[in-house]
Amino acid sequence: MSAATTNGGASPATLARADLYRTMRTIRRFEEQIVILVNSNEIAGVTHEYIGQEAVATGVCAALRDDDVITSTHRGHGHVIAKGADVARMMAELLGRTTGLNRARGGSMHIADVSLGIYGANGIVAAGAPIAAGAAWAGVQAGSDRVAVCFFGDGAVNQGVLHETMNMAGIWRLPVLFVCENNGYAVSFAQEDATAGSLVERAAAYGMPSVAVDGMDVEAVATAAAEAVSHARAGGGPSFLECRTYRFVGHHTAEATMGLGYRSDEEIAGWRERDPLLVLGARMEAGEIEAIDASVESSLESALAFARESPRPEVSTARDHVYASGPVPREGVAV
Ligand SMILES: Cc1ncc(C[n+]2csc(CCOP(=O)(O)OP(=O)(O)O)c2C)c(N)n1
Ligand SMILES: [Mg+2]
Repeated sequence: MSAATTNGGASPATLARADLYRTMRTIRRFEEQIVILVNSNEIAGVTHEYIGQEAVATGVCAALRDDDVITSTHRGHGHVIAKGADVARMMAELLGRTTGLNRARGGSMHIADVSLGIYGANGIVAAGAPIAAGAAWAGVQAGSDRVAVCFFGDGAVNQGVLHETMNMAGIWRLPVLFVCENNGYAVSFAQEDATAGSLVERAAAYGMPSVAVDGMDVEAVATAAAEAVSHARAGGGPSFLECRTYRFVGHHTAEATMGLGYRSDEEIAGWRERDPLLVLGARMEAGEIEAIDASVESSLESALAFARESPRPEVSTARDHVYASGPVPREGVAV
């Protein structure tokens, strides 16, 4: 079973805390497992973990239907899980197996599942914005009331493409929800040293409803997202949501070896007291939490076993599944 909390557009009041907790716990434990697998070289390269920010993806995706679209970032595993992707096939993708969501061609930063409206993680900061606007426009053209959500970090807010997209979405009243995950840093660059003025006021200048919310409280995020999604579905156009959050871990798995030292232990400990799992857990029964934790552990164990048992692609197939209709040879260039 997937960990999806997409709920067909149910109001936050009807959302079960157990579902929200299960999704956040799945993301947390998935990411903790990925760190181990990267450090033991079972996963190649580095990955960017979502640990600490689980309430944002979970709360926003709880307001979405299966046919709604999301675009994600380099820190995308949490978004993909919250939108309902199969964690076993995600694990297989990261381990480079043929059973992976993208047959091992995508990996961590290009993971996608178009059938669930997951239009891809994206290694280029802010590049998901025009893709989300395009998906929203396509939905309008098709007569659908589907909505597109664009997740991006505080480091994306000074990229021109984001502003061009917000302007176009405003002019055309596109059903897009711009979700800025303000975790305080772009790699080691503090948000307040990088960005002039207020994020919420910037977005409001494009004529869209724009609010900041506690990004460590999944129910607060879900409530704000549900309002923005209904506004978009009803033809009201785009909205902007700044979720104030924090990553408990480094920018990526290799940061520990880089000695960047841009934030203090006290700062991290202070945010850990507002761990989104603890914030929601305090509103739940202990027995309920333990049962969910055990079931998440078991599904992740199965996911890892599935990935490990799956074959790696043959080198001779490296060019398969990369182009929609096979590589188009250019004159004079061997393929
Ligand atoms: C256009 C572009 N510029 C620079 C980079 C290098 N880079 C990768 S992640 C990152 C920081 C992004 O910060 P933020 O948007 O706040 O996301 P976070 O890592 O905090 O989740 C940068 C500068 C990139 N991938 N793309
Ligand atoms: Mg950031």
